[in-house]
Amino acid sequence: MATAKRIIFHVDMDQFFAAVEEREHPEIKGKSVIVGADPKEGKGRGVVSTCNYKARKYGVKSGMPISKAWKLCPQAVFLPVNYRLYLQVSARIMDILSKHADKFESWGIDEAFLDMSSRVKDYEEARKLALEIKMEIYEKEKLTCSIGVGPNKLIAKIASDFQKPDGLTVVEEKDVQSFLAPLDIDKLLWVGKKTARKLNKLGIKTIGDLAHYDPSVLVDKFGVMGTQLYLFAQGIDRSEVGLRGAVKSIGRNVTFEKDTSDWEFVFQTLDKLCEEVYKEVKQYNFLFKTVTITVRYENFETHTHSKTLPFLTNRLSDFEKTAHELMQPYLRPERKIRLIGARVSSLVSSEKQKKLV
Ligand code: TTP
Ligand code: MG
Repeated sequence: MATAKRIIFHVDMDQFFAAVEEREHPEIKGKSVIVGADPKEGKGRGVVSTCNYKARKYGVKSGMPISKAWKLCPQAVFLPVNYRLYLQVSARIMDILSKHADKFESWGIDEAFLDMSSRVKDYEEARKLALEIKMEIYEKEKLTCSIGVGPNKLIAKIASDFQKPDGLTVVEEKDVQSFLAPLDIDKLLWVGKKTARKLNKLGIKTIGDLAHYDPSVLVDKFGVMGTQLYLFAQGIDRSEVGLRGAVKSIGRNVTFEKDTSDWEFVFQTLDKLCEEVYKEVKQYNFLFKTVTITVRYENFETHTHSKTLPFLTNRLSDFEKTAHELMQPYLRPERKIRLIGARVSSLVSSEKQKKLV
């Protein structure tokens, strides 16, 4: 099977949180929309979750401090994150997508891989089916997505990002090299900023440059990852589309109004976060096994720490107790905390006993 030709789709919703908000509030259509923390007239302390394409024209981006977004685009409509709503929409979209594929893998809240090898006989059929899927999602959810089609997950994912929004990019096996070659190195999956900088220093700017580089030098500089980078630059990715469910983990972060070393307040806030996350866990009838906390200090140094319990549970007390235990070592008198987060993963549906991670 490993050598059989495959046709893989990667589907990514366009401006997902912002698009759902525009759908729910037609009166904001045509305006710049920024979803994230409260900007508090430029004094807000959280970050931008996402924004629509109109706001992106002003330089607003996911992960940017909300205060900066306010400066760049004060006329935008700023909306809080309604995570529960986006999860519901996501679950319905994943349901549509998974019905079209033999193998399906959700990848975050608004992306999925579909192995379509047994559903279409060639790329022409693949293109038709991709258009049908786009139409079905639009008809049912009034949301647009971008789809990438290729011989493996790597190419499909890069292709879905190629013509956003509402795009469809089909890259046949014979065109893989010419498709990849001119793209900037940071378009290659899993090449972060640091790796991109290191590659740039070696004179490697595009994926084509990397594909023609001496692989032994890459291994010298990057270890095993050097081989992986070299293979990816050739467009080679043999990883299978996994059989995963729609939700991998459920979590929340909160940025404090003021950096704090009031530990009682930190624990109270942690309990509130756990309760919020727990509501969702109950709503979806999940059991969980892994608890993760995040701590960001005032200097933005960020730590995450996880513990996997020896049993599956759906009890709030297990969640809170584990979260407290994980948080304890990070409470140091000399270090003020800016943000904390709590998350559960290794989810199993208690209704169907279906493993999701
Ligand atoms: P993305 O697919 O990265 O972004 P997007 O769907 O908003 O825009 P695009 O059209 O470019 O795909 O992420 C999906 C959702 O995940 C996004 O709507 C909000 C959320 N998100 C965050 O909360 N924080 C982040 O830093 C990022 C990147 C995304
Ligand atoms: Mg998206």
